[in-house]
Amino acid sequence: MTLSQVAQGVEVPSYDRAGAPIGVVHFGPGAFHRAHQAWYFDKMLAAGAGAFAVAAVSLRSGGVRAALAPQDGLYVLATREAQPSFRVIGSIKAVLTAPETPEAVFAQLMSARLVTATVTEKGYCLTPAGGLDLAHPDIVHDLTRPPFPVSLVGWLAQGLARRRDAGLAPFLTLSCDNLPDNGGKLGRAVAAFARASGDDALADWIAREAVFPCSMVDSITPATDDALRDQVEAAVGLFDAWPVQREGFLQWVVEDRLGDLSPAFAAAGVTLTADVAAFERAKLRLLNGAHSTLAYVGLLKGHETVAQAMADRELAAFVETLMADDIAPSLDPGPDLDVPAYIAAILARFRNPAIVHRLSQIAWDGSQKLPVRILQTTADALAAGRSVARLAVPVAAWMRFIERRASGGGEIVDPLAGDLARRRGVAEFLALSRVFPRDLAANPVWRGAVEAAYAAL
Ligand code: CS2
Repeated sequence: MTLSQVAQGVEVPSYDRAGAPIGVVHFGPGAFHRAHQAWYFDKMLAAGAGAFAVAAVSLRSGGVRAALAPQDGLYVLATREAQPSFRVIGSIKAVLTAPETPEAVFAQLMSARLVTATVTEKGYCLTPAGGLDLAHPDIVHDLTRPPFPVSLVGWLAQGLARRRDAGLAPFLTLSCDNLPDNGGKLGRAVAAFARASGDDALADWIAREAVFPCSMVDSITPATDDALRDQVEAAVGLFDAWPVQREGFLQWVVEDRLGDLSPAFAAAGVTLTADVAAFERAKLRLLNGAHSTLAYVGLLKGHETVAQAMADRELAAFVETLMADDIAPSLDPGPDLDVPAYIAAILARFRNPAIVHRLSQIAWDGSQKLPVRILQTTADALAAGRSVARLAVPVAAWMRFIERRASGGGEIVDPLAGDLARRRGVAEFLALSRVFPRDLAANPVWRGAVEAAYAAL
């Protein structure tokens, strides 16, 4: 991509890209990272002092490198609002595929100030209780001390081990996935990995010295399709092999443990706070919980996109009631969050007519998403004696969705796909201990609610 050939009106990096030092290693440079954190790093670089460019590392597939390396890491971000806008993002300066050049990844980890990650819920290899799953095939593999790891946790543990052996301080690690207490979980998982590998001293050093702040990320990012490629080419005047798109809204709330990186983050509009938990919980339970509900119920009703599902008045009204009456009471928002206004803003974002956000994209990985989006809210509601009738609907709809896919021979995108495809009926699904905590699965009130919702769908 030649920046001088970009059409007028398209924003391009205004800073000295060649001179920008790489200081961030990012694992998982999918569309979400490139539409969200990479935009913030681009802003930081434009704001000046104390900012770093990114080395983006794909853990498995070479697709991102194949698309972006010939473009020198540059790509277009399309912002989807009534007035669309296009911006060339310059913050990614190196694109690596870990299995192809593992030593180059280690070299970046040796000099990194910050490591960030978007590897989705399943990329953390956690048990339903939130600890490292030592039986996970990727963790089992990485504990055999292979030449290079395959899991995020394995990469972080080996990278930190090399830093310790070289007498360096740990890098800072910032999780950017939709999990409650994402930094806490990742930090404990990496230390647990080190202990399981037999290196207690490393585990203690990580627990003592390494910092894993929590963060809440938010921006609706539909997957890239050919329509986007064509629109970008028409608007920008250049072909981009892998542009990305998102809504205009974006938010990054980070636990304020960034040390001397804080000013650059603040300058780019990141919210730094002592306690991310209230933000995380509200976003995961309200936005992502509503998203998953729209996805499973919406797909059963024949809708394809979030905006279509929101145009279904019955479904939109159901989701609104679910958010206000069933999810909101489980939040502890504090003075910084006006919950009714937050719900209204989320529903307006879902209605954005400029976005084509496929329900099938949201429906992926339900076994990983439902526990943090719906089941924890459900457990709180049961404990407080509130009704769980509506909260059972997305769970029952997920079961129906899986059954329908399995019997129609459609693909199920989920780490538990093989197992899920064989399940039929509520009882068989509820027996999935990797999804449903035992006490919840055994709760007669909730079982009854799921049975009733399943029968009604
Ligand atoms: C969505 C999220 O795909 C999904 O499961 O719920 O990606 C959602 O769009 C983002 O979390 C919004 O910040």
